[in-house]
Amino acid sequence: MTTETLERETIDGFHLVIEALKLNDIDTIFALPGIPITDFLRIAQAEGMKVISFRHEQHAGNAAAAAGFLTQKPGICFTVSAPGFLNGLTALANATTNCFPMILISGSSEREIVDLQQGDYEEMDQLAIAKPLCKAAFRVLHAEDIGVGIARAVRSALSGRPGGVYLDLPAKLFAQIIDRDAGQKSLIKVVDPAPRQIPAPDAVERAVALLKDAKKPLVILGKGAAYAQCDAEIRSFIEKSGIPYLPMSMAKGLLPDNHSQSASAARSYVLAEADVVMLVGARLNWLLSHGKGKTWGAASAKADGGKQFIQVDISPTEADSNVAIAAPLVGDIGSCIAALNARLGAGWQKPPSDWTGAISERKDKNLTKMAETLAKSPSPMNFHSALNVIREAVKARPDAIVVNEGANTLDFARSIVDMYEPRKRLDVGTWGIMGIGMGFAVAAAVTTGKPVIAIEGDSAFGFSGMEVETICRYNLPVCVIVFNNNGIYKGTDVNPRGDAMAPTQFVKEARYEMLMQAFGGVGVRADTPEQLKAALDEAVSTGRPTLINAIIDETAGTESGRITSLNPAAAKKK
Ligand code: ADP
Ligand code: TZD
Ligand code: MG
Repeated sequence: MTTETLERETIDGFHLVIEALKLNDIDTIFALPGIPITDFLRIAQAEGMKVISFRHEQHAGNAAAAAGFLTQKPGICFTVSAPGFLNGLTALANATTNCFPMILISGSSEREIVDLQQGDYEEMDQLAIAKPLCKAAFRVLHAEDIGVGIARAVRSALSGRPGGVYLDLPAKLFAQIIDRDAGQKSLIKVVDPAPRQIPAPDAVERAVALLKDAKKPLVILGKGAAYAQCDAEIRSFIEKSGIPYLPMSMAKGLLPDNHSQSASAARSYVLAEADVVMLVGARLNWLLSHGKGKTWGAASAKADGGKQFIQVDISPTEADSNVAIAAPLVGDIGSCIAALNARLGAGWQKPPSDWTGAISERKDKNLTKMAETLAKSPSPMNFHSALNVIREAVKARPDAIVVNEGANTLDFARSIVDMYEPRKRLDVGTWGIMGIGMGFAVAAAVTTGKPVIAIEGDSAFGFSGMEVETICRYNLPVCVIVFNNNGIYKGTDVNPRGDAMAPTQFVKEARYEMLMQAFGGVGVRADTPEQLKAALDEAVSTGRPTLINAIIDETAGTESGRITSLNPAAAKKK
């Protein structure tokens, strides 16, 4: 047999993996090359896939996770073995925690050597380590099984509650050669990877009955509702029912934040006062004070607030995780909300006007107060005056995607920067994790082509800052705004011994803008709102990679932003 016929009649593991991914409509890979995946990435690119190469695997992994959230297709991250795999693992675990679909595919060393612990190059039992940190984990040993392996990974990532999947591909697999016909026949196109799950009619009735009797109903929309991409159905439910709603941070924009039924500006009032609360793709975890305590109108920190909850979620085990759920509505959000909409006939009574009126009153008061604060222009800038500029920029470009991390920089941006369209806000998510910034920004730019505005605390930015080179290399329309307050929370901490900087302090007068300039991007220092506005407008209109070093009053922040009370030391001081 000549080499040519051999090539025509056979196929190797590299090509089978690529074909299996393509067959499942996956066109982008976020990666960091090295043994044994370098050639894989070259071939994938030659075969027409978009390969985005990063400087650290955690950011490639975060990019895959964000792409999964934005597109409802599993984001794919490729890494090398042991250390590369471990670097990607944080992103995989975070994706799973956030219910984002992604697949981390890592090359691994020889099974025989790993299993006998004989010390191979980058030896590690990656499958065993990944298992407890993700939704599912698989290994493929034979080229014939690549199709099944990719299919299982895709289906596991997308079906039910979405999450992270690990796929272990030993180096030897890539080079295996099998008959081309048999290989192609072994590939699987996953049919209906996220099947609709229709809620049971009696569960729908139970929920409707509660809503009907409610005097002070409230809907809370979470990032599951944003992920579900049933925006029109959700908007119609909110508007037809007339129920006030609160968006969790990544559900902002599902309905525009200036919607008359948004209760965001009266958040503490509605949480304490509501009688029936319907959760849509939002868990009652720490972000919602576990559904009890003073936030929910209870007399003490751990007491039950006496609310009746309806929970719309695809996971049948989510209900009762923190407090009793009176009406669990298990199914996909699109189907559940459609079922509810079908029950809101012409006779539907909107919530009592003393409830909606009381909310409006508080909203108006708080919004007026906020407008007064935003109108001030102190020198140096504070979080408010800088964020006011971004607030206006996003209003003018509602299609732009906002990425946001930090402590004060996160908390203030979340409440000040209104969002107008669904899935335009990506942030630290369920864990409140730092380091998602540049990975999420790259994914947002690559998957949507829209301008990206990354609002970053100076500490938060440091976790992924080297990826500005990636942003420049691919010439992505990303504008990074570093809120430079010389440190974590503040720049004013004092080391009582005076022999070194305090643990939360950074180098003062740091020139973050030069990092972007180093790779050919635009770097600007902004000391005033006018300078910030000029640089941001320019970045958004040109689409050039830009970093704005926004100088923020180093005394303006508070310890841990809004979650000071979670610090054990702070609790002791009281
Ligand atoms: P947030 O942090 O915004 O409150 P969470 O991450 O806590 O949101 O909750 C998201 C919830 O959405 C999870 O419980 C998940 O099971 C659920 N979910 C995700 N996708 C869907 C879907 N398509 N249909 C129904 N529920 C979903
Ligand atoms: N490490 C990781 C991976 N995630 C974290 N959340 C933290 C550490 C702890 N942490 C926070 O929760 S916020 C934060 C850290 C280090 C940085 C806050 O500083 P910043 O923001 O400069 O980003 P502000 O505006 O100065 O508050
Ligand atoms: Mg800071």
